[in-house]
Amino acid sequence: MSRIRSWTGAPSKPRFVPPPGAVDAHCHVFGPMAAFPFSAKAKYLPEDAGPEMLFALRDHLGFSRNVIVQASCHGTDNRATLNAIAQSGGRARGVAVVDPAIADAELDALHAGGIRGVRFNFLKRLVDDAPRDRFLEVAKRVQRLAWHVVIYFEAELLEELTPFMEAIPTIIVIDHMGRPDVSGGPDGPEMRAFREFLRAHPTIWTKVSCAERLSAQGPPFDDFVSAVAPLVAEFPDRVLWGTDWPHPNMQDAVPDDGALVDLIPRLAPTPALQKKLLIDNPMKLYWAD
Ligand code: 0GY
Repeated sequence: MSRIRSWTGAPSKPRFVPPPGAVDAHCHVFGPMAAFPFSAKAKYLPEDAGPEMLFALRDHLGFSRNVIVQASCHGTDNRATLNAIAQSGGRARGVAVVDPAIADAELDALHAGGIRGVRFNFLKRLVDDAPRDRFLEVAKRVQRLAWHVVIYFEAELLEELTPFMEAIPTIIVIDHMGRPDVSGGPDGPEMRAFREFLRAHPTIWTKVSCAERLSAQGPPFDDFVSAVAPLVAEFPDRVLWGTDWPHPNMQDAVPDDGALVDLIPRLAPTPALQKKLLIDNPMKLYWAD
């Protein structure tokens, strides 16, 4: 497998200036591989994208903090994520991926290292298996740490996964809205189903992110904005936003992170909505202490 570079080295400076304290609530680090090798089960092999690069991007885009989500290429070895958090001077926290057999003491160590959630990934192109029963046990076990669960799945699984999600006792954050088809606007069937799902499940939150993968039109992502802005308006207290840098495994049309940031005022048009999306909501989940 050859190593993939999935990000642009020269993102534009966004016109939108995030409010002081803004959190990029979905991003990753890759390696560096010499210190933190990738998983033998990784489905893609990225070039190194370590903490210095992430924090330089954070500053360039005008953010204050990062939530670093363990990427599938590192499997259940969270050391690269923990290393980045440790280097952040308190400005990053994280979401881990764990082996369901993990000991309580190891969960405690992850918590001490800045982890505040655990991620369950259902994308077959990224992971070999997703054992629901065992994930449920993990969700119950992380309750004592006041963690939440992050779930990544594609829209076709929404209905099937609903009973599983209803059994999870913690807050759930769904990555990228469960990857709906945004081409039909806010009332396309998958966007409508997802909004109805959020209406029925008040402890489920979502990330209104990933325009670069979900948009059929590409920049300036009008289809994404038109489909997603009503969701931010309806659930302003349950939405997060993130760059998704370094855009795992994207090879065609690597996005300009500055242009992604410029989507924020189109998704959340008022300063009050921007404050919830970028500060209040992520701070509740990641910096409650
Ligand atoms: C994302 C999206 C993807 C990958 C991962 O852990 C990962 O490898 O999350 C994807 O390929 O859609 O959120 O970064």
